[in-house]
Amino acid sequence: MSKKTTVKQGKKSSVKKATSPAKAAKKPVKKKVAQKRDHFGGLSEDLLLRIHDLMVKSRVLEERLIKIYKAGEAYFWIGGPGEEAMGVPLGMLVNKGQGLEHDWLHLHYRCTPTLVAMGMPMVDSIRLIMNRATDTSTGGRNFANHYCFPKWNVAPVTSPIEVQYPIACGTAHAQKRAGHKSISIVTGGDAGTAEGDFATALIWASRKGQELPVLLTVQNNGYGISTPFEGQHGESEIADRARAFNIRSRVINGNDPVESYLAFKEEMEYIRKTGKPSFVEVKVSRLYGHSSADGANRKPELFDCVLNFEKRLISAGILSDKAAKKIWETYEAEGVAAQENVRHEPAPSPESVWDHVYANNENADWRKF
Ligand SMILES: Cc1ncc(C[n+]2csc(CCOP(=O)(O)OP(=O)(O)O)c2C)c(N)n1
Repeated sequence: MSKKTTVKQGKKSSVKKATSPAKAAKKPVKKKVAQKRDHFGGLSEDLLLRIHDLMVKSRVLEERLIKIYKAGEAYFWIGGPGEEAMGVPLGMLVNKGQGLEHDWLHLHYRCTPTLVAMGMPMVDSIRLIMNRATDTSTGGRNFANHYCFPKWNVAPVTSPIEVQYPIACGTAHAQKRAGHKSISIVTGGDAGTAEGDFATALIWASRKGQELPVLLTVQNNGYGISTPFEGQHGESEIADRARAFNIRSRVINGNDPVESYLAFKEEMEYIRKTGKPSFVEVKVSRLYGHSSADGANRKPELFDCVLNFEKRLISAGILSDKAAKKIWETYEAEGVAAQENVRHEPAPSPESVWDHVYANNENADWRKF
């Protein structure tokens, strides 16, 4: 029931007298209550449309990965549908490139939206989940969404959770020492913050006089596999932990791409300017559950950031229904075509198991010992 129609019980004054038909006829038509205009935080229409386009691309890709898994063409799925509203803005704001003068990224396995926003083609993700030798991240030898892109300083996504946090402090330290304005960015899950690695990162990031240019983010989706957030945390917000280390901290609604874009922009500017860390706890939806291990089924009760943002853009007249439909269809066709091509690509050869184990493959093959 809306506020307007709520009748307060027991209040005589709320009982209105009947109006005579003559009076009612004269009564001016009640002006429609002006709808609150959505200003999208002052972001330009062009930028909003780019964010929407990338969010759709990432969602279509993730849903394709799930279909690939369910069709028996992959062994496992884990990924980031439900994190598009934070992941896409983050990727768009990265100073992308190789070397210490560019940002470093230490991402976790729900990072597809960030990489899509950085320019990763769909086929890269499909090659990885289908374990093809053509997969540039791992040569077809790792899980879905365990990316690695040296050309963009994207460190390998690790299966052990949260180890990426202290590693991010390492690249931030190197960036600071080299005197660049680049930063290190780390993402990870809420349950993983129970790991000692997370606490280690807070310590290394915040030592007085030696603070590090690192953006520490935690994507709080309320679960660690099947363990709910409640009951696991003494603190009210994970951000409170960073506050204890005097790290500038905030909590944002990661289901809103505008809020996420503005917050990340502000925090990244702060880190580049001061060389000090910032912590952002991002509230997100785990839209398809944890992974294929718990079914990878859509959770209809959860907030869908892509559909919601699309609806906002359409009601503001920034996007038409027709244009939106076309975007979904175009990316769907791209995903289907990529999967079809990847089907014909080879699996890794047995010998390649030794590649990249040690530098120059030295002493890599135990059979030669
Ligand atoms: C060190 C370590 N412990 C346990 C696991 C098993 N594991 C994989 S994902 C996961 C849950 C992580 O939850 P959270 O950090 O909240 O991230 P989410 O998956 O919800 O994004 C666990 C316990 C692991 N991969 N690594």
